[in-house]
Amino acid sequence: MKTTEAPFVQSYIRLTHDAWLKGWHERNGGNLTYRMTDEDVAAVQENLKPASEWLPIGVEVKNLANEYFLVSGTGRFMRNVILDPAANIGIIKVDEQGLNYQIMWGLEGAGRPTSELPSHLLSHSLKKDLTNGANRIIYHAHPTNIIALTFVLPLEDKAFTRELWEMATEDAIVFPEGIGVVPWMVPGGAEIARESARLFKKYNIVIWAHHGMFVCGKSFDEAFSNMDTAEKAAEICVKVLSMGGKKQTISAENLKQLAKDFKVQLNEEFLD
Ligand code: 2HA
Ligand code: ZN
Repeated sequence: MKTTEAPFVQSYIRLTHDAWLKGWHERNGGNLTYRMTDEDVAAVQENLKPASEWLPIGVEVKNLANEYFLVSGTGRFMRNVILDPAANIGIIKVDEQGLNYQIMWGLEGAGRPTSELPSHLLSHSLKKDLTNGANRIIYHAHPTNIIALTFVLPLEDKAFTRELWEMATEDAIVFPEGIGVVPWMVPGGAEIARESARLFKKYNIVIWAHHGMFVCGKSFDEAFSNMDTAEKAAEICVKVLSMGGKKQTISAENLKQLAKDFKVQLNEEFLD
């Protein structure tokens, strides 16, 4: 099978195109990585060949040894993935030690994986353990309204979670565990990788102040929807603040009633 025709590559392309249309990926902003299943690897095996040296990941991810990932390219534009997948995305393999990777397909034209590879692989490592292997996606984007709110709301998990839970009735059901906030940091390094992974122990959605959002998902749909739902809540919040602020809202009591009827466990820390 041609790599670009494999269902997981088609799902990857659909997410990047939808997200571009959403306005989340100006220029080379954002990155997306997918941990392939054994079936995915088998489907494209004939096209996988070492196409680079072994290169350092920058963090250690032992439990990802020998795994394959479909990743976006550094400096490449999400907008262009649909036009030329082999130039803008690629498949990498992690080595035996979980310290290095090798390009196995794509990233044509001397491409390299996303600059956020350390954050992605450290988060994949953690979420793989926490979900017994169910989590497959780590996704970073630059959604406008979430970024805008990081200039106005306190940079605290509780402030963001509570504000965004209140912006649409079903949001608390989508992210009942809440949302984490990383203070401003230099992107691309081990420090932001560790801080994001620390928050991913509790949450599936993490905000990078004045930069964007970092989410995970068991499927492309789930990862896209985590980004979409949080960003839509942020858009409502920006509109409400622009109209002079809340005159009424969904109360803590209402949120508790909602959680009871929908049988979800809301993070109690954010309910007082
Ligand atoms: O890939 O968004 O954070 C470009 C970025 C880095
Ligand atoms: Zn970014």
